[in-house]
Amino acid sequence: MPMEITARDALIVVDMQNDFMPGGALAVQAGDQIVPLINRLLDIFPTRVLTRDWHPPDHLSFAANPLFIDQSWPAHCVQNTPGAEFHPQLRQQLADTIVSKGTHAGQEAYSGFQSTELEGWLKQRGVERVFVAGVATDYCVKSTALDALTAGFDACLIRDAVRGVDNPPGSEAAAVSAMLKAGVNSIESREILPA
Ligand code: VGL
Ligand code: ZN
Repeated sequence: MPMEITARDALIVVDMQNDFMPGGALAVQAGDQIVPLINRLLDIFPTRVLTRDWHPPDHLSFAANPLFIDQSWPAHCVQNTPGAEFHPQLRQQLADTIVSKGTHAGQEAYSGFQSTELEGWLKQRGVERVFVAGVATDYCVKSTALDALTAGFDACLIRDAVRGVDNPPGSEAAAVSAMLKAGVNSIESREILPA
């Protein structure tokens, strides 16, 4: 069903950073393929947020021999390194704000709402519904969408504009199910139309 975007809608683009793209330190398969979809969406929404994983070099999730399934990871998205920069084709200049998360060495933060100003920032602007795109479906996208619900927003997953780590295999599908079950809506990007 086509859906018109209104003044009370915001787009949250999750972690479209080089380290999560093919060839990056914590690559998400085909993560770069959603850049054009997201660029179109950045043109449509009145309010646009980019989140970024923004870790100190000694972040607790980093491991020399990461297992992934226990949520230990190769070092990634270290503050002020090329891997932490947004994908070069992402139209980041269209963002109204950039939200950094995971900035404390001793704390993991998958959600853009965790220990950030995002909830208040959105509410101040009258946002009632958020649309979520980006990576990774099974970690930061999922946590961000679920936290949006907890914060009292309606939340919509843009199904073709997300990609997952899918490690362990099946975790991406499980994440989508968990989001839907919690009350997140699902939509395809082509259904999203300017007001
Ligand atoms: C993410 C694993 C570790 C994500 C961030 O952006 O989904 N995943 N840090
Ligand atoms: Zn991280």
